[in-house]
Order: sequence, then C-alpha cells, then structure tokens
Amino acid sequence: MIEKSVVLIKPDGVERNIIGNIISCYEANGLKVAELKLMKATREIAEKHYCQHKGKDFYEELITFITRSPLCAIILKGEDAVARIRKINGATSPTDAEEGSIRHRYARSKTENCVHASDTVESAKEEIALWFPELNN
Ligand code: 3AN
Repeated sequence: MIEKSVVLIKPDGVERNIIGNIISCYEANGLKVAELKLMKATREIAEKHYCQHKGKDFYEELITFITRSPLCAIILKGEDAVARIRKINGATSPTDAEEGSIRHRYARSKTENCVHASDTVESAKEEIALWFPELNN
C-alpha cells in the first residue's frame, strides 16, 4: 500500500551537513519527497512529538537536543513507506543499527541519532498534522 511517513533529520544531521546524504538513502530506495522544510522545533512541538517519553531519564536531554537548532521535516511517500523507512534508518542506538542503515553510518549516540521516522501509519497521520499543520490535514 502507498503510505506517507514523517522523517525528521534531527539537528545533528543538519549541523553536520548530511541532509543530502540522508535524503539520498530514501530516494535510492524509491521513496519520494512529498514535503520538505527546515524549521526550528519549539519546546511545545517537541513535547507533543515526544509525549510518550515524558518522565523518562533521557527526556530533558532529548527535548534540549531536538530544539537546539533547525531540523529538516520531510513527508516521504511510497509503497510500505512506514516500515521501509524504519529499516533504512536502523535501530535507535548506532551500536545496534544494522550495517548500511542511516544510523549505523551517521548516528553518534542514542540521542544524537540523526533521524526520526513515524512508527505506524496512524502515528504518521498524527505527525503530519503536528509538523505540517499548514497542509490542513
Ligand atoms: P526510534 O526513534 O528508534 O523509534 P524511540 O521512539 O523509542 O526510538 O525513541 C525516540 C527517541 O528518543 C530516539 N530516536 C532517541 O533519540 C531517544 N531515545 C530513546 N531511547 C533512549 C535512551 N535510552 N537514551 C537516550 N535517548 C533515547
């Protein structure tokens, strides 16, 4: 099924000038960029995005990191996009991420792991509404 998913190239990826390298990984796998923008996440949007992690020991570090400088918010579209993008990204921690995955190649830590992607079709819809309210979805 053709799906949409939200990918965030996190501040570490933008700061390190690897936006192009990261997007190339998706495009090389047949995924299409449907929307793309550079923006600095406010604390409010970051807290909504990471609400399921509130109270965890890494939560404050995560919010500080994701809001520290601009990120690149993208909607990618393609066949089985949600699951395929998560495979392309690799596991959360660079030490667990599969060889060839974006996080294996570029992530530096569990927090500074370059990319976020929606984990289900349902959360993709919520994240599109959160990160791209101008689309009126
Ligand atoms: P993923 O992005 O791989 O789906 P989630 O949704 O479990 O991972 O976690 C969201 C983000 O929270 C991760 N991308 C990572 O940046 C951060 N995170 C998750 N677990 C930890 C942890 N144990 N220590 C530090 N940061 C973490």
